[in-house]
Amino acid sequence: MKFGEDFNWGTATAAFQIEGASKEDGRGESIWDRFCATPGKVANGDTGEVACDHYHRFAEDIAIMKDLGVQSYRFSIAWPRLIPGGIGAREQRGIDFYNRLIDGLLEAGIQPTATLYHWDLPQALEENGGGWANRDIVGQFADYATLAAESFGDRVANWITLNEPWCTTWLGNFWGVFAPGIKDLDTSIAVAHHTVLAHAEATRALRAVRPEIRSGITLNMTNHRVDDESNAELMRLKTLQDANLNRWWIESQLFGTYPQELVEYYGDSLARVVKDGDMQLAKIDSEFLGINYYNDSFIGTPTPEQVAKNAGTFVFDINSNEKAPGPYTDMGWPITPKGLEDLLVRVHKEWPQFTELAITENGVAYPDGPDANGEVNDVLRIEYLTEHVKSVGRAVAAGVPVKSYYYWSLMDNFEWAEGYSKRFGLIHVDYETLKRTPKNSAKVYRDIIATNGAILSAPDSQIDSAKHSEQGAPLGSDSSADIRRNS
Ligand code: IFM
Repeated sequence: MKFGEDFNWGTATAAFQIEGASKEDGRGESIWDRFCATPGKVANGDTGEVACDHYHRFAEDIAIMKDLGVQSYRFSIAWPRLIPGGIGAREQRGIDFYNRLIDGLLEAGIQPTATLYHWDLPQALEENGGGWANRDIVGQFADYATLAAESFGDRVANWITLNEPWCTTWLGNFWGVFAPGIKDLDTSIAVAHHTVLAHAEATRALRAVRPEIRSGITLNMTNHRVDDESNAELMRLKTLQDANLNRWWIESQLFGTYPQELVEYYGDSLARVVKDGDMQLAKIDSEFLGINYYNDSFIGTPTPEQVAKNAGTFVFDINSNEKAPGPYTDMGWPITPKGLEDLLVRVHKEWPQFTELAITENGVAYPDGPDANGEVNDVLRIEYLTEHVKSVGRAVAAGVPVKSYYYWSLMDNFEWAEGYSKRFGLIHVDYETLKRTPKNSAKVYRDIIATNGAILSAPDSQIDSAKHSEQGAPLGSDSSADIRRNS
């Protein structure tokens, strides 16, 4: 494994998932607070009120990252902490919190990477006009970006405008399984368009404050696989899925166009929201493209249940994970490390305009907790992590300009509609005591960082010894098999 000397190793989190303190220091309500308070929306009725209490324990979390040796930390800024009502009065106490966080990171030698929007829209914007479905959001988001750049741009060099706008669009506004819980195709199409414009306008706003700022968007991307490429219907669905997930936010920023297949499919619903001049506004260059990758997507013929769930519309939800080679993660997602290399190679080949790619998220949920000795022996996460980092390494070797890798997530946290039931962290969080315990995967990641990935080219025995915990308990393949059977 050869990563450049300037390769950047990091971990990632998001405000709503870790901060807690949801009613403190003037923070406004977000759409996720409201969604959590709506019965039946989030597993176990979990909320973000306490989360990992990072708002109060950020110094401890920085110290943990320093121990890990991470060079960079990707966090998100909560819009309702800076501007509680979404527009209008700013809240200095919220700004001060991020000042403390950023200063603490820099003192620890960790570069902050800030995401402006990781799904916690101020509830007031949703209520008074429809949030992302309302075109006004574009200017409102740009104003928020301006305030963020004015407040933190002197110390934060790397900015991500939007995290996974596909999720905001489709999970939040078409299936309604994420906040704000709307189920409407026309609303989703409007949201899809407004997020494109918001990314471009926020980029301009950041640059207007500080021309030296580096920014980009983070997209959840994947490879769509079909098991029978001679099946014309499956291939049609694959093309539409790819256009909807991978191409929509890329082609609009690079070329000022939307994929033709979707322009035709959405027809008048799209034409109604795209105003004259919009596609010129959408066109914007970036310093990097952020990619979140978890697994490949397997497309099968839609079942009657899927067709019904999609209200007879173009079938977006056609994943047939049972067609994927097992095993699966605790989220029920397949494990496809080679897919990360394939995706990176494809992105570089098709869109060489992105001269820098960043893996802004990659990680896995397994339920491991401390054993009798207090050790978290998360062998499957170690396997997932090492296989995916190797995949990035192969892409780098093939000439793809990947410059960063952020593991998702630094610590176990609020996994949206799944509440606290899914654990993605390198650090285990006990939600009763809020105690943080580094898992064995954290120790392996620390070794990967310390050797700039070289440890992954070592003979297996050396990698195995790196997987041993400091307490000396080796991570054996037997326990790995057990967890596989149980998951
Ligand atoms: O936890 C989320 C994160 O907020 C966005 N990307 C996917 C992660 C795992 O589901």
